[in-house]
Amino acid sequence: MKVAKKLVTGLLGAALVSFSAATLAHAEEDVPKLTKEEMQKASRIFFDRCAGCHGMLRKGATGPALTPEALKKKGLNIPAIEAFIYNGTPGGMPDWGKQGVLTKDEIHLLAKFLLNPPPPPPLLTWKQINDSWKLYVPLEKRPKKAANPHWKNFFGVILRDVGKVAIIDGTTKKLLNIVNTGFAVHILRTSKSGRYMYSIGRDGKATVIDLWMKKPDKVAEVKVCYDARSIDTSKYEGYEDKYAVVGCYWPPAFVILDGKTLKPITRHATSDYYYDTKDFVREARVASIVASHYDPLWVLNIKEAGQVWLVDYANVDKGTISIDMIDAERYLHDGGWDLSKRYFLVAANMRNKVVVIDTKEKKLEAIVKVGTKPHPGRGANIDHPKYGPIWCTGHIGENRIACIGTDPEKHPQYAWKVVKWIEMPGVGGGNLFVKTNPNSKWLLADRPLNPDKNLQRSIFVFDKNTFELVKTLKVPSDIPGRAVHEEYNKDGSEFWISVWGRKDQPTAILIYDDKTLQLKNVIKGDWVRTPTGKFNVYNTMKDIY
Ligand code: DHE
Repeated sequence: MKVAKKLVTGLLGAALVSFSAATLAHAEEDVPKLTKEEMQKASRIFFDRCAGCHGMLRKGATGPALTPEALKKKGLNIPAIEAFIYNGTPGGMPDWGKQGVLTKDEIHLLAKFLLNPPPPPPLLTWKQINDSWKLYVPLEKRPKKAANPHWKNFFGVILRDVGKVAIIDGTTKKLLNIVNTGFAVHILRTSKSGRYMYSIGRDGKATVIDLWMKKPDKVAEVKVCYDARSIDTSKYEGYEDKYAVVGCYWPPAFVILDGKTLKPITRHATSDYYYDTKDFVREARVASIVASHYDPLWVLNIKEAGQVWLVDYANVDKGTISIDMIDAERYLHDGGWDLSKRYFLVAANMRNKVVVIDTKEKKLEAIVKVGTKPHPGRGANIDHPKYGPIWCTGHIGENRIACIGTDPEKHPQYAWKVVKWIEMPGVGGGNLFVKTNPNSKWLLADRPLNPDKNLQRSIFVFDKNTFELVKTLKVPSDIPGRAVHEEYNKDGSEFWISVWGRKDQPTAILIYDDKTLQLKNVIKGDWVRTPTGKFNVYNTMKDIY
């Protein structure tokens, strides 16, 4: 397999040698003692709760570095570290103790663990990946046509902490199936045709669900990493439904799979050099991925390196992929297309910037200064009467939404500038997702990470043209949990909100009428546990947000 532009093979070995040397040197220092069992338990807690933001090697990304050296430099001892873990921070660190997610003993263990050098994380061999591949339903046994006429209005709903995905008919609101997908599924995406829905879990397991089956179910799965957050598919003409690509957090890599069977095809390391300092970063993880509709191209965001990779998959079958590597900003996280789908906008969340990539010219178009810790999800696209097409993002670190002009041709005076700051009521940020739909008059925003319980359970509805707050929707008082992630149905006539609670308590999915903003359905049941992201088939296949 040849990689044009830059060969990434060979970096892993070098990095591991320097990593082990650093670990050994540190091991001799005086650190809190942990038994083998305690070390394993603490590693597991760290992986489940902390590694996403701070990195497996604890060098920092969305969250600060947590190496023993970094903690000591800040003068943090065990009680101080415990206080951070228990209370969280206004910058967006969850209050794991207050929420009741971690016990005092677990927090104490974690604090001691953090003063020890990070244990070397395991690698995954190509053989292990291939051995994990399971094809449950071969192509010839799959339906020739869709069993359900509403299939494009199905919703996939992540039931995060129970490791499942619910498939719900968006037209009848009936639960069609609950599919076992693995630990803490993070996102769902669909193939270009929409027939296949893919999940990627925090355990690096990719699953493909065939929505044409009478009871939609998984038809294949494969574990391609130990930790992952992103997956997408080939959406360019002639390649529809042909490939899937997974972005791994650990080992840092991307893996290309057959789109219909998930048979592994190839993988490449993403360990690289920071775009600015040019120093090596072993843990350069793949954050968001989008698929171009206009080229055989995936946009991969290499978080720590601060680079956007444009991966051309046209010749994967011939053993070649070419990658354009664009220096951008740190640390790249989530993002989405502008209305024209030429420009990709992604949050560089620790530098409070949004990076704009022109996928047609394959270059960096702009870097826009926004607020503290932008977190767009995929963002929200509005065709505004004055500003033309704009793209909006909320922030974890403050209570404003920033809307950026995205049309340099017809509205050059607004392009790549924040044309509107929308202020949300109440103190502090905590917004994770904004959303709209071309057929809706509203821009929706959640606040699940805000420390205020009232704000956590609210969805703010703004007028898309005037940007005024029209209504604040509240989770009904008998349903425990926070309001998170908005998704529209196929025709944009209703939107769905998850109530994200604890694993031991069922919650609900709320469905609002888009015209009246009245709660029209509540999907409940013992199975509704820790719902997070929801993905309508039509909107996901067309990238409508
Ligand atoms: Fe996410 C998107 C990473 C915490 C729910 N999340 C993403 C993406 C990335 C990411 C890279 C973009 C994927 C893409 O578009 O290809 N998320 C991370 C983290 O590293 C982080 C901060 C910490 C972690 O340990 O995972 C994190 N995310 C969360 C949560 O706590 C949420 C609310 C619940 C959960 O599953 O853990 C959460 N993230 C989501 C959802 C999306 C997402 C629902 C997809 C949004 C969309 O509309 O596409």
